[in-house]
Amino acid sequence: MRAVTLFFCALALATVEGHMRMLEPPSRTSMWRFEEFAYLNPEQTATDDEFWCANIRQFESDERCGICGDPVADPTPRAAEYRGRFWRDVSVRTFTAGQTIPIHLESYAPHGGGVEVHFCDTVPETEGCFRKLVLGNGDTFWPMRLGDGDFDIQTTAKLPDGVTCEHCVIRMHYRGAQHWGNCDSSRTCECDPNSGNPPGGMGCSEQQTFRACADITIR
Ligand SMILES: [Cu+2]
Repeated sequence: MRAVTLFFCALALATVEGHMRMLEPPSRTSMWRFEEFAYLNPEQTATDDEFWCANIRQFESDERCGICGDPVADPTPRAAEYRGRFWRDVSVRTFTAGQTIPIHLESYAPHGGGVEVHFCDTVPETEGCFRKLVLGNGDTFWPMRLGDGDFDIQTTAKLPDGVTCEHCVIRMHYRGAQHWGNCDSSRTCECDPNSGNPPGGMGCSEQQTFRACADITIR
């Protein structure tokens, strides 16, 4: 009986801790899960779904996060960044300009909000270099319903026409919406104007945010 109880506690913990990882293209921090990259001796981390700005909740536009989700206070290059501890000198996928590429994201925590996929055509990747890609739903934002179960997101992203690069970066940017905050212009903000002064709502202001970066080539 005790063993059973322990088992379920462990399961519950895993569920609480799981957030979001990028499996396609394989991110620097998830590369170790792929046999094809074993020769690079990638660093392993079971919390590749928790590159979450050291859990500093982010405004919709916010620079208190490492470019690839590391703690912003870490010295650069941070672990998940170009030439950081997880980075390997490899392009995990090669595409052609303008191609519609597969995107596979995995989450075990229903935090609502939504995901964006960003693209930078050079390394080292910089915040200003990233642009949003159009996803399989025709939008640059993939909404996630708060309270839904596990997410296995299989979609696509459209690379820019005419852009080639030996070293470019795809980034997952997932910002949840399960916290109450002061109303702001966040896309996820469900402002209740009668909730107080200042008014607040779910998904407003600061929210847990997760990132992952993958190295690709476009020919
Ligand atoms: Cu969380």
